Amino acid sequence: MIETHSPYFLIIGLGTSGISMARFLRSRGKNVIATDIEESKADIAKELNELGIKTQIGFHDQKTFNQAGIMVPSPGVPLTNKFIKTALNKGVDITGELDIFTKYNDLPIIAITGTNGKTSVTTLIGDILKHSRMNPFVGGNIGTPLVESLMSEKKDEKKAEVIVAEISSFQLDISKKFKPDVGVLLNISQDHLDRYENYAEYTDSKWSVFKNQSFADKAVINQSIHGFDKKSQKLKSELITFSSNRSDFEKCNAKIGLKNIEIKTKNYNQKVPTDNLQEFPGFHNKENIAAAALASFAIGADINAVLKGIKNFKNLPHRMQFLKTIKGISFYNDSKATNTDAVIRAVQCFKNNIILILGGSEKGADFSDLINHIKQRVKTIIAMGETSRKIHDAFKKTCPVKMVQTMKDGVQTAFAMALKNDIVLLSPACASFDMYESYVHRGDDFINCVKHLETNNE
Ligand code: UMA
Repeated sequence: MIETHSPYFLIIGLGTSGISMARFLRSRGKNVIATDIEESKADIAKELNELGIKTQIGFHDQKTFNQAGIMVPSPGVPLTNKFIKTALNKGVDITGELDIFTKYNDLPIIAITGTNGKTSVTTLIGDILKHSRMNPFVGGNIGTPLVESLMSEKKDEKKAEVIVAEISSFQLDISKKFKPDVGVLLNISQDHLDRYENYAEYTDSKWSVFKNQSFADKAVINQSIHGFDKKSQKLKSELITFSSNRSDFEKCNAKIGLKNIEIKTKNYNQKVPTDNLQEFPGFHNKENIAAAALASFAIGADINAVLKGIKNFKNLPHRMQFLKTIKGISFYNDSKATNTDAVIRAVQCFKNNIILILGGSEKGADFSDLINHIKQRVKTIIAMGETSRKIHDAFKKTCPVKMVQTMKDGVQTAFAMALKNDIVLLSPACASFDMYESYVHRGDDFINCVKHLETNNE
């Protein structure tokens, strides 16, 4: 137990989020203790100690939790954690990064949530706002914690004028006060079912991005989300909708067609062309463009900036990233596809010539959602990781399934089976933590295995 007499913030988890939060609170003169279960955080703990932050590393101490003024768990730490639960039962308060950020932030916020596409849309909105000469801070779940925007600016840096924040359900779950000026809900499909009681609870978490909005705020929503009518009726904010579903076209603000998006809002009547955009494969990317355009208009961007942002957009690594073609076989890295809906979006980009690498850590996914799509487009599945047996059993009647131990085996097996013009697609439908530190680490391994294959086939 750390001896301290004044109330303290207890930061739980020293990953990206916890480190920034500890530094931020300390910079505002707060008494801060930080704890992480992993021994490997000893080095960062030393740096924090020098700032006057006390640390407990390699273990959690219940007394430190029970005596905290307020707990601040990192997004990845579930609220069912036994130390947190016991402290909550003893009356200790809890908050998260969104509410702490909300307390100190005075800039307008665009908050983007949804199951898939958040990072691309967040990045695209950031790009569009730069073309509009607004200076955005782009952060949140995308990787740079929001409180970083509140810490000392570099001398020559222009002050940010607007916050573009990717927001996860984990961040929303613990938030009571977060209130974006423009909230964006892209889509909802099954994910993180290891953390939620059921799908309805996950859905509620996503919709809660709008819960503190007032009449002056805007809610940009995909009208084809299941349950849209009922949920949207409860919102106070101005509703701005998009859809690629013809049956919604009469009512929605952005109709997504084959070649362009027709936008009609209170203030805008524009057509945004979407054909020949190589960086945006698949219909789901047209939805992403529509959402980004509507949110950017809502915060004051003009059509030229929207068009420039879309035209110059570069797809992010690990999201349907084309790698190379070796002997007529093309390799795509979609390591970020950590749920079944993302895989459906990926396979829809091709015809019927895919060898699909699936599998990773278990988070309660139901793979049966994929069966019809796999039947139409996938020749063979390569299954790896903790879920490989479950994948084998789920698809053995749909197409051949080969189980492999490593990414190298997976890539070599796929290449050996592939014919000219086939696609080898890593789109795992699972998180990566069984074998890797992150989806980036997994994607990098795939890229290296493909490079290796190329060297051996020159
Ligand atoms: N830890 C403990 N005790 C526990 C459990 C964990 O001390 O009981 C420690 C771990 O040892 C580790 C730290 O907590 O050191 C990890 O915390 P974290 O999982 O919250 O990871 P961060 O590095 O802080 O990253 C978080 C987000 N992670 C999650 O939501 C799981 C990052 O989103 C986000 O970019 C970052 O904050 C900055 O805001 C990643 C993510 O996977 C990309 N998000 C999910 C998704 O997109 O699907 C929601």
